[in-house]
Amino acid sequence: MTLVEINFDGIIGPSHNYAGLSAGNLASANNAGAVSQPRAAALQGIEKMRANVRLGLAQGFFMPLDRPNTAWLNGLATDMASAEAHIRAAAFSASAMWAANAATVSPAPDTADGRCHLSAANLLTMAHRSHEWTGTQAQLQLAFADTQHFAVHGPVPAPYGDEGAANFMRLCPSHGEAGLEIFVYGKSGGPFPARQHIESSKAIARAHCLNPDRTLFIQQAEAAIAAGAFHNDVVAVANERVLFTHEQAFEEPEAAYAAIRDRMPEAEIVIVPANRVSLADAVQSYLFNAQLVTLPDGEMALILPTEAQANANVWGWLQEHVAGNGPIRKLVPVDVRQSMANGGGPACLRLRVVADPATVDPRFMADEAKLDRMAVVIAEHWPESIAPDQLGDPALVAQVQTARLALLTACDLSSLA
Ligand code: SUG
Repeated sequence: MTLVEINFDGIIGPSHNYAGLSAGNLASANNAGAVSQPRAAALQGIEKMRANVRLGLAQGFFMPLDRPNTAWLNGLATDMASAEAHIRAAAFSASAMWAANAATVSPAPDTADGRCHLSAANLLTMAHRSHEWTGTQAQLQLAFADTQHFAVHGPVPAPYGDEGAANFMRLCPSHGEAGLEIFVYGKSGGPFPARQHIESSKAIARAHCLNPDRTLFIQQAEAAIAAGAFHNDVVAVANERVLFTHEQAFEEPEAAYAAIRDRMPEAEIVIVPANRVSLADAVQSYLFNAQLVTLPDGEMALILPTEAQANANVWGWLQEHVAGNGPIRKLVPVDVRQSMANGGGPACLRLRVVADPATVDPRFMADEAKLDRMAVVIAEHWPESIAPDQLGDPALVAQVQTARLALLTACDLSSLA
């Protein structure tokens, strides 16, 4: 069995809009009230997947969830017509696109029972994200239904917040070998919420039957959260033996690096100093919200947002790194600006699962022909734009629902309807 890293991207849903729902996410707050372009957004996402397929990477996807979430509105004893504006926006959000928040994933080599474990994230800190897990779990159960190879868990119970793989990193000699699983949690008390609670991280480590000697819990820097790094993946990313991190990502960085090196001496920690790239630059450019991937030729590439290329401090540092002897050998800018305007970069849009692709339901796996078919459905059905005052419009609601059903049908996934 060949274990490879598969990136599952969340397809950007037809209700994508800018409602400013995420306190502590500066892009979401700054773009509140702007007119969104769901069709262009989803096509940007498709092109990102296509580029990764062309790089020779294994690519999967998840479907948009049913929005507005009428079951959630029913639970609040309301509906789209009469709900208050903030509830209506929360029910309508396309936030499930950020698949890094769908689940935490422990690949088979790390777990005591030799299966790949996935825990759906409860996302309970943000109202609009707190009702994603039902739809997400249904997809995980379908995509990873092979119980010989996968175990899908439900979310950690309230009140402990869990944001999935966005606050999780894995270091390993190669994807198919046992690794060091690193859970990064926040402590509340700052100006913005700390979304990942240590209680959730520990619960997931137990549920996934991880080896305590190869599991670490590291505190996210309070300064990073205050600067707008609402998830750790805004300031750090790992791939195989490389940790690529901002100097101010962790509350006690030296202790964190020492603990990592103690458990994994071959780890290579690439630290971007604050005097070259400030936390503000990191948050504005999403330098670290990149896909750090191993290409088929063995070299590492950083698939990063075009915003990183546009930031002189960031791009200058990266050019020096690539010209020197650093582990990142190639920079691949991608345009995901519609998602970026809500605080979601290339890494937010994907969930990494190390598995044998043959054990995944093939309906969730992408190739160029399938991406072409999805692009046709998106071009035909996704709204061109959504203005904030349109969210309650019954015609828009109907269009969004029809659009999703068309994509489910095209991908033979109507059972998710
Ligand atoms: O949870 N934005 C998302 C962005 C998630 C990014 N994911 C990772 N870093 N892995 C969030 O804050 C904005 C929605 C709005 O404002 O309408 C939003 O939910």
